[in-house]
Amino acid sequence: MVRRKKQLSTLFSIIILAMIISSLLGCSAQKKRVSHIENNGGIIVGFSQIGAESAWRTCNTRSVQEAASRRGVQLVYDNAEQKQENQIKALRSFIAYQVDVIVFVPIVTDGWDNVLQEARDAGIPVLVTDRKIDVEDQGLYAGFIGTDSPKEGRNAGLFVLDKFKESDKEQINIVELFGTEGSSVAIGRADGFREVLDEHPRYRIIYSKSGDFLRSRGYELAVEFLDLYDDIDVIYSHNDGMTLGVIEAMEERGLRPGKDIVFITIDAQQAAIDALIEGKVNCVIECNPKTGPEIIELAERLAAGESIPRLQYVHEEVFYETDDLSLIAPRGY
Ligand code: GYE
Repeated sequence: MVRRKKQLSTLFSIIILAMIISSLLGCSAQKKRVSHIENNGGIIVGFSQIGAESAWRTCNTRSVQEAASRRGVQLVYDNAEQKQENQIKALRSFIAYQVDVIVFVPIVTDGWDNVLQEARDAGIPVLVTDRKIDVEDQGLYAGFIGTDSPKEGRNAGLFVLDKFKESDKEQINIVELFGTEGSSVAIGRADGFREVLDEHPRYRIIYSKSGDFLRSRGYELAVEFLDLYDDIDVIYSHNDGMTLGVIEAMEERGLRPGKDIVFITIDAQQAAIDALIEGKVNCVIECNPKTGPEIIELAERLAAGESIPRLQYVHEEVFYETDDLSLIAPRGY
């Protein structure tokens, strides 16, 4: 009888040990994107950034981090490395740690409803920045601050119309380098551009592909379209990173960007302004990454239970080849 009891107690200990191990493994299997948060007394903001794919992005991240530091805001930063599933995991980590506010840059417009419902259930307000989201229930987030991408696209289209208004060429052939598929900014830049040009049938977009806002992909696409077409009049690039890749490929072929082919680019990082000054691009449309102070101010208002504007666009300019380019201040990125 005693032996039986000993067997049972050993079995019981093994079961308990197995349960402890499996629960520990289970925790690690659910490994959170955020390992710990030390609170320095300020509000805690969970910031989900999409990655570091461009100079614009790294400047945007730095702007938010510096603004948070100046205000004594505890910023919990996650770099999603261009993956939406990493952003969703990060948002869930922020919810688990019960941050005061969530700020996030949605890499694409769709797929956020469930995790934002979880944030609302947890009573955590959400500020969307830079790129927009499409959700069934607009109450899932408190507001948006960022760029007006359709306006950027319209400005690009208006520049093309002005540039060729004296030309008697029957058909103006346009190549478009599209940004990240499914992102609100690429969709907006494409829509705005077409809104202007669709009323003028001699302007034809003969090639449009996504370079994912990456310089390397811009180079690869340029190799492809320069081999495909020998009568390109305009290149419209959704960001400077891709533009720099195209310029490299064109110059390898002895082509003169900005002279043989009209070039329009968006962001206005220093390298693009330098290319404008050198005559390698003809129009640079600003997309302002330095939104950190406004973002942190809005986050503080949300943490204090205040309402914020639903939609807030940041100030942006357009730089033309005909401007006095010596007046352009250093861009800082
Ligand atoms: O134009 C590009 C970055 O979302 C506006 O993303 C941003 C875009 C920007 O990679 O350089």
